[in-house]
Parts: sequence; C-alpha cells; structure tokens
Amino acid sequence: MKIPRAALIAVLSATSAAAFTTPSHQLASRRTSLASTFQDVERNNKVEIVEPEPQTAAPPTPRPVLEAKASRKTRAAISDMFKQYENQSGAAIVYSKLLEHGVEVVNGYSGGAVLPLLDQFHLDNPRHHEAGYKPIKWITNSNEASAGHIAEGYAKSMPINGPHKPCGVAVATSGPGVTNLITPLQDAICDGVPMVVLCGQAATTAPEDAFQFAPAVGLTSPCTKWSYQIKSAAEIPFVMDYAFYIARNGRPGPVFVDLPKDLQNQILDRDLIEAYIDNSLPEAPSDAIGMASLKTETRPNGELFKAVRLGYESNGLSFDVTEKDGAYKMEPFSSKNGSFNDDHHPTNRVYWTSNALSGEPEKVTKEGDLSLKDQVSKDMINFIKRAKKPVIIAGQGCNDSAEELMEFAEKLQIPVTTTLHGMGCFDERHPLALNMLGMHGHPTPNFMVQEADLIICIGSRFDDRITGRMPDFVPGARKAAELGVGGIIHVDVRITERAKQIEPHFFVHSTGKNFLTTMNKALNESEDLQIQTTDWVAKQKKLEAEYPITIPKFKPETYTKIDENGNELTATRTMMSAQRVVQELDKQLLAAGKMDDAIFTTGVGIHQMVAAQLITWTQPRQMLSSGSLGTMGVALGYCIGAKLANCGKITIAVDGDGSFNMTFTELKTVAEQKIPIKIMILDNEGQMMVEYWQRLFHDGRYLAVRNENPDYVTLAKAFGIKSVYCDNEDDIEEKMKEFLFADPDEPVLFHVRINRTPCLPLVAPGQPLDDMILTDIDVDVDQSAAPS
Ligand SMILES: Cc1ncc(C[n+]2csc(CCOP(=O)(O)OP(=O)(O)O)c2C)c(N)n1
Ligand SMILES: [Mg+2]
Repeated sequence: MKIPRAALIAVLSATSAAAFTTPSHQLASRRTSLASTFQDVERNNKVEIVEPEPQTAAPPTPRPVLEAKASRKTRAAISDMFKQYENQSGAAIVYSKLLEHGVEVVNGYSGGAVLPLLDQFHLDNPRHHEAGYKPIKWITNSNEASAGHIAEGYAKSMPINGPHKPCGVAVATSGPGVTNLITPLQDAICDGVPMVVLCGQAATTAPEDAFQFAPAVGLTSPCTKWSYQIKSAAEIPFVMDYAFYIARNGRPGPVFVDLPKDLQNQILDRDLIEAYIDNSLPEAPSDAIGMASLKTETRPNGELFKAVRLGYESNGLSFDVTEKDGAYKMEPFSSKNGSFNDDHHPTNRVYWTSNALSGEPEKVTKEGDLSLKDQVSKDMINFIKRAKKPVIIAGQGCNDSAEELMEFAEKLQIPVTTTLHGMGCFDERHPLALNMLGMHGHPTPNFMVQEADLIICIGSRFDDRITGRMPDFVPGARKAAELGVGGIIHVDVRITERAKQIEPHFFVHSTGKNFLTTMNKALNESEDLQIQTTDWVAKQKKLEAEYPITIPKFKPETYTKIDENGNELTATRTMMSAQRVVQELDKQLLAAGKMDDAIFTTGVGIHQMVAAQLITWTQPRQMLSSGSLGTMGVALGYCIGAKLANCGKITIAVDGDGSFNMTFTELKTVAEQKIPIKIMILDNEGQMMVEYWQRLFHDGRYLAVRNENPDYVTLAKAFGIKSVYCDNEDDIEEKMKEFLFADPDEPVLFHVRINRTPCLPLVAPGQPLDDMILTDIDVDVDQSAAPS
C-alpha cells in the first residue's frame, strides 16, 4: 500500500493533536486505538511513504488518498450529527433517541443503577418543559419480567402501518433487574419479537463484585440479537440507532443495552465528541475498541466511501450517515458480506436444488432473481401451477401480507394452513382455510400436509412442533419429488433458514410479501391458468366433516356448596371443558361482529392450544402466545402490552390457572393504570398439559401438576378489579356476555372453573404429523419418546 506523505502526515497529526484534548477517562481506549492503528501498519507491513512524481496526464487518485478523503468526510458528517446531542448527558441522549425512534410507552422498574435514565421520564424533568412533543409514557410494573412481557405484547401487536416498525421497550436496573429480564429476552429471541431492553449497570470504575453488578452482556448475549455495554456517552447515538435497527429488521428480535451509571451521567461535550471521532472510530471493524468503526465500501456507481460499521466485527452492518434538512439519519447500506448482512437485507434470490427430498445422487443447483423475467422464478411459478395437491404453510412471515396471501390462494385454489404465529393471516372463515397444523393442530391440515404433492412454506421455519418426526414429514411431497412433479418451496427472510430443517427445491430469500406479490403478478399475466385442485379441495371438505375438533361435554352433577350465611346446600351444575368455554367465547365475539377487533393472549398449556384450535382467527397478529419458548405466565403481560398498543381493540387474556399463578402480581399494574383488559382464567386446578403427558408417558403418576388455587374473585377484589365467576354450563352464556361486553372501559377478571380435559388431537412427541391421538381413551404410546 502506498500512502502519499502529505496524507499520512495529515492522518497522524490529527490523531496526535486529539490527544491533547482527550479527557483522562478516554486515554485507555485511545491507547488501544493507536495501538491497533500501528498494528495494522505492522501487519500489512507494506506502508511506504512516497513522494508524488510529476506527471503530465492527471493520474488516477491512489486508493489510500481516496480512503483518507472519504474517512475525513464521514468523520465530519458524524461530527455534525453529534451537534444535536452536545452537552446532553448519556441518559438524556438515550431518551432523545427513544423519542426519535417513535417510542410512546416504556415499561420498567426502578433501581439505583438506572436512576439517571429513570429521571428522564419524570414529567417534572426540565426537558419536558419544552413544548412540541409528547413525553414517553412511563409505566411501573410489579417486576422486570412483567415489564419485558408487556414490551413483547406491545411489539407483537403494535399496528404495522405506522411511521415506525413495531418495537417494545423495557427499562430496569442492574443485577437482579437484568436477571429478571432473561425470560422475556429468551422468549423474544425465540419468537422473533422486536424489543430494546435498557438496563443500568454499576459504574465503569466499580469492581466486578460491586453491589448489584451482574455480567449483563454475558448473561444476555445468548438470548439477544445484540447485547452491548456502552463505553462512552459518545457511543449512545450509534448504539441506540443500531439497537432499534437490529431489533426491527431481518428476523426481528430483542437487543440489550447496558448503561453504566457513570456514563448515563457523562456529559457529551465537544471535547468528548472530538476525542471519540478522532480516536475511537478505527478505520476497520474491531470489537476491541467499541461498536462503531469505519469501513470502506463502494456505492453502485463505483464511488468509494467510508460507511459507519456498527455492531460486532463479524456480525456488524454498514450504514451511511445522511443529512436531510438538518436531520441526520443512519441509513443501512448493504455490503453483501456474509450471512448476517444477508439476514438483514434479503437478496430476493431464488435458489433451486434439483434433488431436494428425492435423494437422487446427482445434485444440480441454479439460482436467479425473484422476478417475472428470471428463468429460475419462471420455473418456480410453473412448479406451483402444475401442483394438484398443494398446501400453503403460512407462518409469521405472512403477517404483513394477508391480502396478498388471500389473492394467491384464491387464484390457484390452494388450501392454507397456519402456524401458531401466523394465525389470522388467512381468515379462517374462508373455505380454503385449513386452520392450525402441528402437534395440537386440526386433523385436516395435518393429513393434507402429509399427502400434499407441493408444500409452499412462507415465513415459517419448519419447527418440530409443525413437522412431527422429520424423516416421516411430507411423504406425499417426497414421492412427488421422486417423480419430478412436486416438492417444497420455502420462502424466508433469513438465508440461514435455507435447508436448515429440510432441503427445499426452491428457496426464496425474500419476504413473504415480495414473494406473494411477484407470484400474483405472474399469475395475473399467465394466460394458461387452470385450477388443478378441485378434487383436492373436495377432499379437504370431506376430511373436515369427518375429523372435527370435538368439544368434551359433561353430565349434570349434584354437589354441596356453602352459601353466604355459611349454610351447606346441595345444588346441581354441569361442569365444562376448556373447549366448551372457548367455544362460547368465540361464538359471542363472532355474533357481536367483534372478532376482527379482538386480540387474544394466552399462557402455555391446554388452554392455549384449545384457544388456538377453537377461536376463529380472522386477523393477523391477533393471537399472542409464547410459541417457541412456551413461557407460562406471559398472558397477562402480553395482554397489557396489546392494550397499550391497541387502545381501540378488545384485548382478552385466555389464561390457565398454573400460568396465571406465575405472574398475577401484574394485576397491580392493571389496577393502577386502569387498563381495561379482559382476563379469563380457565381454572382446572392443575397443569393439565403436563398431567396428560404424565398419564401417557408415566402411567398416571401425577406429580407437580395439581394446584390449590386462591379464590381468584377475592384476589381480583384485593386489587379493586371487577370479577365474574362461572362453574356451570347453564350460566356460561350470560356470564361470558357480562365478562366481554358489560364494562368495555374497565378491567374484568373472569374465573371459570372447568374440568380437566386434554387438548386433542395430539401428535405424540417423535411421531409423524398424521399419527394423531384423536380421542381421549387410553392409547398405546411409545413411552420412550421423551416429551420436551
Ligand atoms: C415457565 C414454564 N414452566 C414450566 C413449563 C412446562 N409446562 C408447560 S404447560 C404446563 C402446564 C400449564 O398449566 P396451566 O397454565 O394451568 O395450563 P393448562 O394446561 O392447565 O390449561 C407446564 C407446567 C412451561 N411451559 N413454562
Ligand atoms: Mg390449569
């Protein structure tokens, strides 16, 4: 590498000049920065200082000069960008950034290490005396885990057509505040929930065993898309922009930002800004110094520029600092360098593999663009048009494209089944709706997925809960692949999903929306469109009639009860199953025309699966449930979050007693904030989902599955929340009506006593998808198949 003397001297003197203005706390990082600069020089070992030679024609500018120039330009833009935060504290910048990213509500809990940030939310803070913006609403929860679940519920249900993509935010203190947030973080990474969690931390000067120190980044790295401890207040603008970008883009997920208390208080003055720009932004990505560096990139027009590279050295992304009307923005720049980048910038490429599923030894691969003009795309369209028994599996990736999905399915008359997270993206009132598939799916989609000649899986990752035993998954498509007439198409935004579970014939690295829009265009232009699926749809109707979900019913029984005066009475009642109660809930909401405006949340257990099976899902993102981690106790938090994000909708928690017992302290927040949510507890005095597995796999030796529950009506009263009680089928219609509709502006808790019934069908763990337990009799199961 040849660097003209003038350029090198300019760079080096800028670096040394900055040393005079560097505050002492920055010296350590400056040393690292300088050290790495010299290491780079040594490592390259090619630096020569050359005098420019006189030339007649203008020579091309050498690359190092261009890079130095580009670097100066980017550093100057960053310096301008920082002006708006000048003389603010770290905590104030965090708050300003929350506003900038459209945050309207934050849930959290207090603690010493987060006090400077907390203070930003206080309405008496002088920052709120300036007019012109709406302060962020702060809500104090009963614990940090609930704050995380509320943030998740908020993000999962927040309307997607607003100026900002959905994201939930939770704030907590260091140490136990962080550890209490691990469950929601893991829940969010599993279910792809965009969330930014901000926690205080002991000061950078404190020892590792300081009070309430916890290795927050170490603890949260495995359960976040990105976890980072700020090293200077100067990093905060970058950190916050990157945090929201990462949380909201690619497959969304949680990020964690650790904020040492001294840096929350640190003032971002000019000296700090300049020292940061001069010394802490290396010319190449490096995790050793901080989260930002510069990186040489080339624009499509060939211009070389320095992008701001944020994140990890290996898993970072490039951004452009752009300015419009004095407002600076970090615009993502796709630099096509690795799967992390591709996972955040879908390439719209289509990959074809000749021998997927068929096991033919000779493998041929081709790739092209998702475009009507591209041959690989054309082949894929023909593949779809030819199928006689196709099924669409619609996952979470279809939640923003319900209309496109409907158009596509109707054009070719393809039945659609949905995963737990995709429910409602295909209106279940439509004749092509197969409803949910999988372990507790409806029988019809499970049968049809197995028999299908073509599976079109859009925005779902072939999780084991929908595949059953993998080698026995989709035998129909495998057979069709051998005959060269069918197989699998998989559409996903993450390139890393390609052939992760099962190798598809066509992998489309794109969003569900792009895929569906392109397909619909192609089908609109197609002159030879013929519906091939008439028999297949007829089969769907036959299966649906033959294998409905059954509602367990009970005979009337006499029982003794104590009246208000303490007298023992004999009375009659008909107990209900969870299925019967959910059926009533569904019926009343549909009859009232309220289904499209309802959002449901669940805990984990049979109540969750019964809700998934028996509610008529009509809208995407209407069912909020912990699908992947299966976290009990989330229903209440999710429901609060859903109401905060959708005040015009009726939000209903369908909870189990076991799940509710885990987090009902959050009733405090419901009461305090008067959040008008509806909470229905399906109380079977036990952990029925696990109990059923103990019956199947452990000869009915029940342990840790029975609850002696509190009287939930009294519990609600203790919080000042209205309640309704029902334990008799004769009363359910009236009580359900009261619960749902009598008090639209008040929270209501509905305690429903039910009998223990399993949720069927059940594909026993490790069995093929169409091998379902359909009726509640003692069945012969493989007891060695370990439930998980
Ligand atoms: C935090 C957590 N602990 C344990 C489990 C394992 N588990 C799954 S379902 C279930 C029972 C849930 O009981 P309940 O909420 O009453 O639901 P039911 O099955 O009775 O409807 C348990 C213990 C879990 N999913 N999450
Ligand atoms: Mg229960």
